[in-house]
Amino acid sequence: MASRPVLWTSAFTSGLTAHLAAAEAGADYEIRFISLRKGEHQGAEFRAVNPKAQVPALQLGPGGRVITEVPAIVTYIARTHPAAGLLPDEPEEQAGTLEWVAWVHWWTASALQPFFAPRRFHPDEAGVKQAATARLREAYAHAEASLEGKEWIAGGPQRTLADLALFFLASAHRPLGVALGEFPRLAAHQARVAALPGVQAALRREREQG
Ligand SMILES: N[C@@H](CCC(=O)N[C@@H](CS)C(=O)NCC(=O)O)C(=O)O
Repeated sequence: MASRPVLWTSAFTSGLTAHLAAAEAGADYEIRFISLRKGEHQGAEFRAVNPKAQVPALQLGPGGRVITEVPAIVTYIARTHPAAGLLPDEPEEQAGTLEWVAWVHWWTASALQPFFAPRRFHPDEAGVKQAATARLREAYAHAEASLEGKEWIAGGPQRTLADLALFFLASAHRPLGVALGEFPRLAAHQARVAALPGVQAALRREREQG
């Protein structure tokens, strides 16, 4: 039997969006967690998969292609599991969905990365973290305004990749010390996504990693 694709990730990192997408798609993947804290992403085994030494990475088969970068991974998952409806086929709707995925990717790099690895940006660790938190509030304010009159962020009738990506970004409110209650539509969206069956299963597995 051919081996299953392997999604390499680390609990509650930007790999979460990929894990949620795989779970909502019902993808038959092995989810392999590694520990960033223990430096496992720097080890030879993972570097052979992704020389960039970052999670997530989707390994399609032994010696096969490895897809990296969250937007590419989740697009691949959605395209290979069309029945899950994670990415609309209609070009405008598809662009509108990917726009949110790209937006979250950008905020991950410009707010979350500086918060969690401040010294990569500047020796003034406290200053970098403060700026990152302020930036994240800007992102949340934009999402809050965009959610007016909408259940799902891309505006369609059902959840898409855009909602899973936004869920990841909004889940950073705790470590960054932002009260989600300040953004009531975003908080309601977060609860809506958390109630999806695939998301619930994936979150349970992430929590089990400790
Ligand atoms: N652009 C990459 C960023 C992924 C990323 O930043 N991964 C972090 C975890 S959130 C990581 O592996 N960090 C380890 C490191 O950079 O040393 C993507 O979207 O996949």
